[in-house]
Amino acid sequence: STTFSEPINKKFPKNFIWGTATASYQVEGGWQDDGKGESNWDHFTHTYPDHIANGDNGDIACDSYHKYLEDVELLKDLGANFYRFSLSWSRILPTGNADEVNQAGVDYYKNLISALKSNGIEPFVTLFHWDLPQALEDQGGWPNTDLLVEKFADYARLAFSLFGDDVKNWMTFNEAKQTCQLGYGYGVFAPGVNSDGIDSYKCAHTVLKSHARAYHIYDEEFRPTQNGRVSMVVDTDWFEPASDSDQDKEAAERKIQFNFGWYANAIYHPDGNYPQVMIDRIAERSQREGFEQSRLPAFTPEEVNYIKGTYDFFALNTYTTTMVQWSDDWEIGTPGYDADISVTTWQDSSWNSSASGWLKVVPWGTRKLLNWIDQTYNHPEIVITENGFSDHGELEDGGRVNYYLEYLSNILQAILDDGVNVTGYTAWSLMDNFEWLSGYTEKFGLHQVDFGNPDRPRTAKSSAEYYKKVISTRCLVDVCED
Ligand code: GBH
Repeated sequence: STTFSEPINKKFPKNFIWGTATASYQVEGGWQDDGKGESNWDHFTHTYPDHIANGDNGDIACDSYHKYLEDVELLKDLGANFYRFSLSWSRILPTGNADEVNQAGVDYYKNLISALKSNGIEPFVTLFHWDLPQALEDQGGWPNTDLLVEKFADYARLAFSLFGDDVKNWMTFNEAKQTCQLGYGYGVFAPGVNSDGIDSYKCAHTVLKSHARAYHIYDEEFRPTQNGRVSMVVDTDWFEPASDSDQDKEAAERKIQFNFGWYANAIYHPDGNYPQVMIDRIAERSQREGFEQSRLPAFTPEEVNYIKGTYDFFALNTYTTTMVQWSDDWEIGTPGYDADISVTTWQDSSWNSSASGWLKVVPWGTRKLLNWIDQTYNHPEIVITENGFSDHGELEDGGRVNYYLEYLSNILQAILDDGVNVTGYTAWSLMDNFEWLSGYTEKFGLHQVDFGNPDRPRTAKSSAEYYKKVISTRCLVDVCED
């Protein structure tokens, strides 16, 4: 299973769509320009510079707040069909409340959207890619379920009404697991709260309810006139069992249910709700730990039905693969997400590496993941909303070209040979940007950005040339069959 196949000389389907992605905090800069409010990532990077490589932050980043027209030029040159970007909630609503709108922030996104549209590029808009207005963080953030569901609903309604005539593809949340588990569980991401297996579960509960509210608001108030699509981006590695033993297979399935099903099941699975393995294990461990109730909040049957099916396509981010081996249940002691799962994981030392410790090049894993999703969630339409490779920013980025070639080859096999309904692909990222805790030390861009130059000039890398060719020919190699 550790072999990958040669790139195939077949073409991607004619209606397959191609894009690139970024996120507000990672590219915009202008962190307090023209009335923008402070976000939790502004607050976190300014309060704990020692938590970020080189003490860096997104204050300026790629300066896309001022240079968005250049970004649109890059997309146009690639021939991209769409651009996936996120809105900074605190740029539009500085306090997080929908009754105080910052018009300059609205104008920025209106201008970006209109520049995209006039160049034939569809905007794919994410409402929340991790930067929460700090004013809402100060009131407890995502674990404060009642407050955040209401605030997110108001924000989503405003975004649909402001931009929905032009935006036909919405994603409510990007990889909420990073916000919930890294932000409120391990405490390594903003806001830096350590409440592993307690607040991290509450956060996810809020996110799922908030997503469903936004979806229903769209359905009832906007879909009849705007006729777009709404979804939620869920991310996962592929989890490969360490052996053919039933125990290792069960462990790998449990791991993907905790990692992916935690967010995907309630929305995308025909039965809805959290995966049963999470419900059962967390209830049992909570009881043995002396909690009166499960640390995993419960949905009522009405809530299960309300959340179930709130998607118009399956939005998937995936980058890599992890091996999973069965282990004895971890001792009862400190409550936590990893203890709730109780498996052993690693990445194989033979896999090619990137500049990011977690990102190994395992193209066959993505094909297996696509097949698993196809089977588990009843053959949904899948749009890959992120996939990409990190290096140190060189223009001759052969490692990235190879990554795209091999991953896309496996995705194409999933489509043509396995019958998985993948309809679009998004390269992370349009350009080098602020890579969270890694600052500017790991580069994912198709375009290089010179962060030492105040003008932040962008330069196409070899991978941009390759991606451009793939988009125009629908072919991964020199010549494809017709
Ligand atoms: C995505 O996360 C994000 O959506 C995007 O913003 C980001 O820039 C991009 O991918 C590249 O990372 O430091 O070992 O604890 C991908 C999933 C989850 C991978 C958090 C890195 C931290 C691993 N990421 N994870 S570690």
